[in-house]
Amino acid sequence: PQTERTLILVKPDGVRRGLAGEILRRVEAKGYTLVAVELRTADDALLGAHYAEHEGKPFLAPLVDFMKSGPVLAVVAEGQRVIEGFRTLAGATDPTVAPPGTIRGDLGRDWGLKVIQNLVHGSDSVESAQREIGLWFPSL
Ligand code: DAT
Ligand code: MG
Repeated sequence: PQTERTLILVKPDGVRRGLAGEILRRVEAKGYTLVAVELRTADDALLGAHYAEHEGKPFLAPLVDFMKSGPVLAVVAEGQRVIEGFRTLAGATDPTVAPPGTIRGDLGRDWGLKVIQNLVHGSDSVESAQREIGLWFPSL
């Protein structure tokens, strides 16, 4: 299979809790290669584009507010089937029920916003990965 790239974000809750290193450690330990890593605070334009698929959903505004609440660690990782592989590492969207062994299952919980604070984002398809990498790392 072709080598793939995916966009990973350690969300503001993960950075604030000091879990960025632990999350990157898991990505590296799984065997994926880090291509780019950058700490930055996203604005409305970037987040609106990033979450375009969720336009019209009731959780979009609180999600964007949360994503702007502090720096995120944006990461591009590479490897065969890394898109599927990172989503497996991340676990289910809801950290309360994500299985132990996963990033969200081991390190996440409900802090009062249901599933919004779930530590990480990972692209869900080759097309979204290309689109999202273009948004966060236009030089790649
Ligand atoms: P994922 O991040 O697992 O790909 P998603 O793309 O469906 O999940 O949603 C993007 C983010 O939006 C998700 O990480 C957390 C938040 N979210 C999703 N569904 C939600 C809901 N029903 N209520 C509140 N936040 C939600
Ligand atoms: Mg998604």
